[in-house]
Amino acid sequence: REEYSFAAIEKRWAGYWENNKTFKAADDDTRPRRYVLDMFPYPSGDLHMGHAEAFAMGDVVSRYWMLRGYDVLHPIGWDSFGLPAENAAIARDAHPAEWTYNNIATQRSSFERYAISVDWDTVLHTSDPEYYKWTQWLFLKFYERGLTYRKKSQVNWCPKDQTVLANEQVVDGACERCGTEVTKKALEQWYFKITDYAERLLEDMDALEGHWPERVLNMQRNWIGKSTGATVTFAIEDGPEIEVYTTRPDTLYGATFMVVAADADLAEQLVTDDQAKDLAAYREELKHVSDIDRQSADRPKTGVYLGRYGINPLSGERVPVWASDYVLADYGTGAIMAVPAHDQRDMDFARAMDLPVRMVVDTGEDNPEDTGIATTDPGTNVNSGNLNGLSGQEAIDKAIDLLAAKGTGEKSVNYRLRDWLLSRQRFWGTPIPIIHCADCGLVPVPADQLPVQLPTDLHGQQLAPKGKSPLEAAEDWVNVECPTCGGAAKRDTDTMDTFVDSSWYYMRFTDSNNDEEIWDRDRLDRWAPVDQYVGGVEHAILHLLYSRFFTKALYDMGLVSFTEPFARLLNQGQVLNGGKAMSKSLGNGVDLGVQLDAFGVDAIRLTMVFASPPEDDIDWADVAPAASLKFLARAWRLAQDVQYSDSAPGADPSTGSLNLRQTTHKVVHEAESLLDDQKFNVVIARTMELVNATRKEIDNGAGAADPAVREATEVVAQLLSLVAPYTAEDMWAMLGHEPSVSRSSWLEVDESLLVEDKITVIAQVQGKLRDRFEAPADISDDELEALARDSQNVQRAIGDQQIRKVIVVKGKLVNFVVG
Ligand code: ANZ
Ligand code: ZN
Repeated sequence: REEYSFAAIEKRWAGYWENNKTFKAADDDTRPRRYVLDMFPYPSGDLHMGHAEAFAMGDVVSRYWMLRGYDVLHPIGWDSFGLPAENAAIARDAHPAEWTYNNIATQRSSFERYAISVDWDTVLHTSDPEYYKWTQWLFLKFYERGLTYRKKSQVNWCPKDQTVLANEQVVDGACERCGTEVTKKALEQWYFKITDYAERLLEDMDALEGHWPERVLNMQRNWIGKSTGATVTFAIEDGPEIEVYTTRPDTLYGATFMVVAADADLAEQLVTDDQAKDLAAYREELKHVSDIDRQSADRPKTGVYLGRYGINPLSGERVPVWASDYVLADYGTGAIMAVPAHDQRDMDFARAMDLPVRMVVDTGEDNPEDTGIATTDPGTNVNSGNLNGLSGQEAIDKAIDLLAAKGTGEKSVNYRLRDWLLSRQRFWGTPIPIIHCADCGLVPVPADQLPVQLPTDLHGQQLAPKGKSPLEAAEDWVNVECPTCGGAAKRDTDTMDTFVDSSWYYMRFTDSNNDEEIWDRDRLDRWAPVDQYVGGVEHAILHLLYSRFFTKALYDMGLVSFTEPFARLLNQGQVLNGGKAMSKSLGNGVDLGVQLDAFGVDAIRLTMVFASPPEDDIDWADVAPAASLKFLARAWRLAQDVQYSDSAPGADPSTGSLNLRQTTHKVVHEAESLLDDQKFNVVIARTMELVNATRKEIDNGAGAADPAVREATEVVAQLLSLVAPYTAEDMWAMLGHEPSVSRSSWLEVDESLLVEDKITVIAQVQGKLRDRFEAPADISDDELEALARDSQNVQRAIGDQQIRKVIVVKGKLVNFVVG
């Protein structure tokens, strides 16, 4: 007999699934459909442990649904534009495409070995002109609708990568990619108007509740950052009036000064000649202060007086106007009424500048005028004219009413969400399909001239960051005829943020090879939206918010029929080593290839899935792939024993061991709900129990030829196919079946075999045994008491006496005290 050898088994099945297109979506309308998607990889090198985990989890879902008879779409592709390719090209004096497509080839063969159940006919790369043609087409659709526009503003600038960054790409004030501190630069850039969708992005999250991780929903809610309050207009003596945004109009009588953002134009408009020099000096100073510091609560407050007074619209009080960096230019109106008694930032500023503090809401806490600690809880209004005596929402509503009556304020809503800055001064991305003509202005590239392809002759140092787009150097490419007037014109030389590419790839996957249109609408509607999306929590706000925005915008354009891209989301945990994320600097990296060579694909995949619930982190220092390998061999030997017995496929299992059949059907029954609940690790534990029970039956019971042993072993092969495809396929063949196990039919659970665990319970009256009955083992105390009350014997014993007390001993006894 052959020994279990993962190497031999892998060799036996290598290439089988690709060659036979086992996982090709049928699109045949006879079966219900499911769409499973793993966030597509960036081709940064070979696959790593993180990919291995994420794809192992997605594969459990995909393979399970296939076994349950669904027509499954499980596509794969690469997010292949981006900076690392460009940096590699500069370092090697090559074209970024070279590095990119080499890495894709490496990753592809690793995916094949890793036996992910994907439909290889769906492959797409966002850097292929066949793909980015449609990214450009979509950009122009957004442009037509006014959802793409140009604006000059202070943008986040990474001095190392020499490119603009979206707000979402600035993490703690540093470039998300390289960690360099981000600075500001005034540039005219392209934006997507995602803010038009803020409210819908927020509202529609209610329907995702329970289907997306709560933490992701909360991160998106915070990012959108809806707040409600009022805009209030303050007249300025001898100057332009100022609107402020406040969430606390109830504190208006406590506004003892005003502050405008020092870097906003408003500050310059307001400042008096006397103060202008101070403001200019202050602004100069700010250029050297990072955004992190500006917003840090610990940093001492700084600012300059602008020489102006504003008039409080309710009290008529004159209040000085200041400029400071703690007020942000691009939030609300870029100006605030400062209420130091009830806002700590204002309090700190008031103390630093020696400005007055006035308590207007009595919260019962110590007076902030004395303590320097702002009180923010609700309380009762004092020192507040007509608002006195009111509290909380009542006071807010009344303040808004008073303002509205005077025409100096109204209710308003603000979002922290900013428009999505999509221009990048980099080469390896989708060119922006716009032509700049001196006479006609911005001219969209006509659809029949798409794609605007990247020049192929730029490479190496020509791509090095110079603070402007490298595409400017490709003069032949840049200089074109204006499509409208035929005059000399220039192409836009920026490329798109790669998050544009990934915002719509899930739609294209339903029709990857369509070269006539972006997708066949019917085909898209048959598959999309994605039923199960799998990927890391690091995409909680960027990619996932952008995809949601794209979907809604395309819905409004009539291009798709759904408004949310991903019905269900699973964030798999990270693979750590020694409790820490793997990193070069810690030297705790684990090489996937080395692991696969040592233990085989199946044992590594099994280890990943068995280690913990899919959303939890896995510490590779705590797992035992050798034990997984041992278990796989043990399972595989069951099939071998059946193969060498007289058992034949199709034998009637009902003639076999009842005991084992009960275990088998119970395991399948449980696996169904466990898989629906994504408790994949528990499914493995149940599979292990089934393997043990089957082994016992072979060695000490009915023997390997028993039809119940065959049934159990077939179920083991099916359950294992979710995580250990090579071993499972081999078992399936040993059991005398045609491949593939993934195309076999799921065992239909025989309900009569699902014996519940029962307990015997005693019913007493006055401590005397009156009845005995069976109940489910997990019965609650209340249900138990109800069953005891129903007993005729108990009722007879109680007669017309009063029940004084009922004592329930969990799972054991009920005693009625009467009299
Ligand atoms: C007066 C006030 C009194 C405020 C009070 C708060 C407490 P959220 O909830 O985040 O929307 N604010 C408004 N615009 C600002 C800007 N551009 N930069 C910095 N701060 C700004 O915060 C809204 C509150 O933040 C506003 O309400 C305003 O201060 C401040 F007891 O107005 B409040
Ligand atoms: Zn023109």
